[in-house]
Amino acid sequence: TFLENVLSHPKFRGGEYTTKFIDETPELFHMPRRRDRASRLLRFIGDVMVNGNGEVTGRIHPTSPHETQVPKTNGGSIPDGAKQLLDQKGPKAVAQWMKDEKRLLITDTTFRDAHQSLLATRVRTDDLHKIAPYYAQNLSNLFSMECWGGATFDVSMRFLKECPWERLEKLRAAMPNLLTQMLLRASNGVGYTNYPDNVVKYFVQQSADAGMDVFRVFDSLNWVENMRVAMDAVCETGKICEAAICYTGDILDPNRSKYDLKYYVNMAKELEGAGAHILSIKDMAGLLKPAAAKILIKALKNEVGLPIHLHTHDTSGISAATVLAAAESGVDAVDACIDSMSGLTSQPSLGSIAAALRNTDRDTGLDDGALQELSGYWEHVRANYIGFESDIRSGTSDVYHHEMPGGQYTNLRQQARSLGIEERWPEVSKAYAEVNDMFGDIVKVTPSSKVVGDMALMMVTSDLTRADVESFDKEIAFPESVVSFFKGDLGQPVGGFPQALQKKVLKDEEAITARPGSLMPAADLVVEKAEVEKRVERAISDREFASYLMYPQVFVDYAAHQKNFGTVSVLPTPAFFYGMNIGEELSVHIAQGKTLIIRFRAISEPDDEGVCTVFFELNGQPRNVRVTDRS
Ligand code: 3PY
Ligand code: ZN
Repeated sequence: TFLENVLSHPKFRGGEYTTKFIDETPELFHMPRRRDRASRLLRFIGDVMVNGNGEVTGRIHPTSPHETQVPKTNGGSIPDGAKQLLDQKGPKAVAQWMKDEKRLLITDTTFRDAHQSLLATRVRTDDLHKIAPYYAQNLSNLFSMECWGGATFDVSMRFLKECPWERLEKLRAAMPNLLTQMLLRASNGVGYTNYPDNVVKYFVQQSADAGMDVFRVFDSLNWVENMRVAMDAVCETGKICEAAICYTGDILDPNRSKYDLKYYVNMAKELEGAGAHILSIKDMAGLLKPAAAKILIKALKNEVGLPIHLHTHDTSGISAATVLAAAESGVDAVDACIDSMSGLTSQPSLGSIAAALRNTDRDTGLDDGALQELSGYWEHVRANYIGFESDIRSGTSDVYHHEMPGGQYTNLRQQARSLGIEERWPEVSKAYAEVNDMFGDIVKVTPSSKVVGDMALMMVTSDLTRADVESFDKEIAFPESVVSFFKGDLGQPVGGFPQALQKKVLKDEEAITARPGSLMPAADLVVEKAEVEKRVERAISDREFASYLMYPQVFVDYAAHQKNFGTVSVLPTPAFFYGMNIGEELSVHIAQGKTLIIRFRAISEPDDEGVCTVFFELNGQPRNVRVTDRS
């Protein structure tokens, strides 16, 4: 309506209007054809029925996609958990409780890293939100639920067409007793490049405000200097700052002395000094061998006063041994994920770790029956995402050679497939190791891992050898991410850059050695917000603005999709990806007390203009939508 247009206009909201506001603002009279939520959802389903969902085009489809049944909770009130401790006593009390606790504390990563590593981050909010109350009721003694950040932020908007903030808000509300946890790439936010300091701060504040409790903060080159802005911002919110050391190399190997035990202990002390509440060992590739875990955890327990939280990946197939060794050495918390989402490039199996420790002094105390029910739930959920599975069938010791992070492995393989070189994968993985060596043996994790991956793919597609890359006689157009890395845009790697190669990559350009954020002007948040509101032609919330600051174009595209098709996150996954069967009925909960009953009836042949009519029943009344056949 006109009134809505006035109230939502950026100038009106910003207080920048005069008595001539109505005369000077013709757009107030644009009253778009009102399309209610239901019609927009029907348009979306109709479009999937006629044209398919582009996200699964060319991928394997499940033979019978079906909605997943949620196991029943036993009702009753939700037990208190670690969240209550944080809210009542603050982050330091949580850290002290972790150290005092005899149990091995567990973070469940199923909602974030497990599907980032196994299913290209594609698990939708609906599948997470449905099962969240079961966790709250039955696994109230978990340390935390990792459910946000990392790649989920980008993927949810870009591919799933859902709002990452809506996901966090819903999960927060559904799990009032559990700590939520996220992965934050320090100055890289949840993106791939450094952001201005005030953007990083703004993002952290919005996240805390939306319900995030534990921020695992890491820098992709282990450069503590580049972590401080994000760490300080987290501490200011009163939430938990878990600072991470990215583990690379092998402390057992005397020939890999760059990242030795001393290196890790020193970095741990630096992070403790920088104000961390918890210290995380982030073994993103799964390189920490059991014997190394024993040494590392012991040393850290002796040298720093913080509780220690271990994160690893099962790419090698022996990560559970690492977790058990760490437990024996006194690690306070570990990451694991529900059995049916575990293993391979994901985390080790939560159920198996809990079983292995049952009746020992590190017993996790987690309910076995609940873990079994959850595994059943996730097995069904996973089946609907079959098209995003990778071809990896087994654990592999090759990971100790290439050192690819679990979250990157499947992605890079996918990229290799789209470049038509999947059968040359062994060359890619060998090139990856070679690039790492050429670049000075760097920490490889988002975004530095992308730099190495881009270069490796280029070497294989262009048939370049290491000698070609390093030779001064051979001209090479380096990938943009590689140039940017050597310029210092991601920060300074341990031990500096290999100088000859840096000179070749940069030619005459100067590299920076200062923290990138210290050279970037602050973003003008008022001006930028006005700009994006103009682009999407509506007022946006502060949280949506944070989405825009991280991913401007992705947010604008997502907003356009939403305008056209509504909030598609409420659709069940089978309908979202694969449409509906004739006669099938969906019950879609769109808001408090508002549920739509959608029945799919039929679809017409395209008419002369190539437009199909899709016939639905909405709450018992016939409703048709017209969809252009784009095939
Ligand atoms: C991410 O940054 O998304 C990661 O999972 C790094 O391991
Ligand atoms: Zn991980």
